[in-house]
Parts: sequence; C-alpha cells; structure tokens
Amino acid sequence: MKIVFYFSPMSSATRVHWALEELGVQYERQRVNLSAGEQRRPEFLALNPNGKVPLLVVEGQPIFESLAQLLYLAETYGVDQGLYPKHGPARTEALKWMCWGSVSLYEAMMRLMRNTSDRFPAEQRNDQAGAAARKDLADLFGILDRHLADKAYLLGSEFSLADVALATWPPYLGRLGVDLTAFKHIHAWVGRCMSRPALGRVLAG
Ligand SMILES: N[C@@H](CCC(=O)N[C@@H](CS)C(=O)NCC(=O)O)C(=O)O
Repeated sequence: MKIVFYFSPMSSATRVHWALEELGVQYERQRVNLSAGEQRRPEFLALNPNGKVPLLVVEGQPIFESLAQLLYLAETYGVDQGLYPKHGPARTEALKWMCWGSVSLYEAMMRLMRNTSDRFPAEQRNDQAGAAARKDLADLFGILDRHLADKAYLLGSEFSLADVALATWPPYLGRLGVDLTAFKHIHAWVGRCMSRPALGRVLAG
C-alpha cells in the first residue's frame, strides 16, 4: 500500500503524523511549505482543492480532512494494532469523541483564533465574539474533563487513536493563552499522551 503524507510541522497535520507513527505503517513524507504558498501550487490543488495540509494519498487516492485520514488509518490498521476498537460500543465511543473534537471543539477553537489572533486582520476581529468563544471552550473542556475524571484515556484504561485525535489541542490552546489550569484531568491525560514515543518522533521532526 503506497501512502504519501503531505504535511507541515506544528499544524493540523501533527495528529495524522502521530497516528502514522503509532501505527508503524510505511509512508512517504512530503513537506509543504505553507509560508511559501506551496499549498496553492496547481499540482497540490489537483490533489487537495482546499489547498490545506494534511493530505494523505493512498494508492493514488487523495484523502483530505485530517479526521477522514485518522478514521481511514484507524479502520485500516488500528484494529489489528490494538489502537482502535472493533465494531461495537467502544468503536461508537471512539467515533463520538473523534467527531466531537473535530467539529464542536475545533469550531470554538477557530472562532477564538479568528477573533483574537493577530494572524487575522483587526477589522475582522470582534472582542465579544472572542469572549464568547473562550466561554464555549471552557464549557467544552468541562465536558472533556468530567469524562476523564475516572479514566486514563478517552476510551478507558487503554490509549487509542481517539486520544491522538484530541490530545494535541489543549497544549495548542494553552499557547494561545487559554487558561486550562482548572481542568486537572485533562492536564494529566495530556501528560500521558505527550509521553508517547511516537509523538516524540513527530515533534523531533
Ligand atoms: N479541517 C482541515 C483543516 C486543515 C487546515 O486548516 N490546515 C492549515 C494548517 S493547520 C493549512 O493548511 N493552511 C494553509 C492555508 O490555509 O493556506 C483538516 O483538519 O484537515
């Protein structure tokens, strides 16, 4: 199976990169220089018309969207490797959290960024919308924190690709100035996930 992974460091690609390393699958890496605008080159847009990383091309078939890529890898390799549940209640639980992270949490994160980050033009930012996003994120992290109160990982006692799908975001939000100190269970869970050697290899470049 030929897998080509288009990525940029410290981006939405990190979680897919981490999953590839956890699974130990063979893949070719293609770094995309976002600052140089390589994601808008015609040859890249032909594979991903969204002009974004990550992109996974499997046997010539492009898969855009990091959640789709994670689910593809989980279904194809994760069950055999013990990193993704077989069909049944645990699989449903994994899907629920992976989608929650990529839809509800991601939406609030992006809303915060768009309204507070100087990467976006000042005239497009709105302080009240930023404050509302901060409040929504606190509510969402409250939900996650309560879920993790009696568990080492999202699905219980075992690490899985559901953790890979979510665990990079609290540290990212911390760097954006979101105060996560109240969420002690999240803090402990992120610490466990960050100590995975596969993630260490990704962050080492
Ligand atoms: N929902 C997409 C988001 C991808 C995304 O926003 N990627 C950013 C990097 S974090 C990107 O490639 N930006 C380049 C650009 O917009 O020009 C996914 O999860 O794959």
